[in-house]
Amino acid sequence: MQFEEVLHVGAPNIGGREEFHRLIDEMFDRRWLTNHGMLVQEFESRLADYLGVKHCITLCNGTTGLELAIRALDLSGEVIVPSFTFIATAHALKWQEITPVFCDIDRCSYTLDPDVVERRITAETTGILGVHLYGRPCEIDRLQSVADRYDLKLLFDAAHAFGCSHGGRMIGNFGRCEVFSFHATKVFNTFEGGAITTNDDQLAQRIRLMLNFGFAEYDKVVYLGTNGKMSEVCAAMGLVNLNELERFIAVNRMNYEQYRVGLESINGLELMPYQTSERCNWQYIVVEVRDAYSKSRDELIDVLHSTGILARRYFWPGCHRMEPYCSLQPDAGQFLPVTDHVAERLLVLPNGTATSSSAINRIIGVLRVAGG
Ligand code: T4K
Repeated sequence: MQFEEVLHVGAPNIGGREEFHRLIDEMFDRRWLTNHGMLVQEFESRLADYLGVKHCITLCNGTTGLELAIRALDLSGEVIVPSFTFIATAHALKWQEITPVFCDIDRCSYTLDPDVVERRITAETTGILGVHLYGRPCEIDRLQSVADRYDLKLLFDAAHAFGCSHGGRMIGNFGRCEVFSFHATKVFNTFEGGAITTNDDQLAQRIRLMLNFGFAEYDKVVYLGTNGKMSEVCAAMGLVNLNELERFIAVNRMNYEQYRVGLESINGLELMPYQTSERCNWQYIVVEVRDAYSKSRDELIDVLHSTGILARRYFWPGCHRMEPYCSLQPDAGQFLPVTDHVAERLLVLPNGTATSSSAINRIIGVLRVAGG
């Protein structure tokens, strides 16, 4: 079949190419390509200013960031985490022999339900890992009070939430630390990349050492470490994209509004709302396919794919239904009714600067015809 254009969820936002090339030329002249170079240092300082946070530590990707944060916080035993997230959140725990205890989510926010979190705490629990799914913050204050009451460490997977705020404060400032992803598919990308942010001086210092093999100085290693460093090329991409972040977000918001108006008249399709009183990156166009629609979510995905619209089922089927978790914890589903319900019904549509207004009209047209 011939398509006008294949439309992707996660097509990257790309900032000024000339500026990027200039930064790369200068980098070649300096002959300094990685290991906390000048561009990484400038990038970290600009990110910390933007987020209003004391420490911003850039990394090779978000998954390594989660692994480092978990290890630097000395988590062990069990950590409570949603199943309704990208598999990296659970893997980062399991990779370190920590059991992810999958906890159900709130029906509307799709983030950890603090009441259920409390019920899942055991003598083995050492932490809570919340996910600001689709950029909408967790119930941070209630999770913090559960963590305080049970003396647990709270951290956040903020992979989706760059540019978002909670109570007027930028995401990046909450819990013991927060972990961003700057993967190509995110609102703000450095090709591959990520960052850990924290206001805790000691934790920041520990993470900095750990991401560089544990080196405190030449020939002196003080921790078990890894290689989690961001390269200068990635930092250059981050710097040029940071210059255009507000434009990317404005385009996302405009696209969201076009989707909202178009979907209003289609019975059975519900667009996920954002809270307009907070800052928000508007990156995820999340649609719930309700019973009133004439097709199931999976039937609709098939139609969309057959017309070159590569909508995604993020995050079906939930981590608990993927390996190794489905073998290790075959009964996890009994604790996750809301997760199972929404995982069957949500789909994510294309957004970002690569998605034109006519593309959105085309998508809405297909959704309307498929539902009719
Ligand atoms: N926590 C959460 C909650 C996350 O969502 C993620 C990552 C992480 C942690 C881990 O962060 P990182 O370690 O990745 O920094 C993609 C991304 O690879 C992944 O970063 C992201 N979440 C996840 C939600 O999406 P896949 O397996 O769906 O990728 P893939 O290859 O199917 O690509 C997604 C779409 O993007 C496709 O439609 C094609 C399009 N695309 C992709 C790339 C790379 C482009 O158009 N251009 C591109 O350059 O995981």
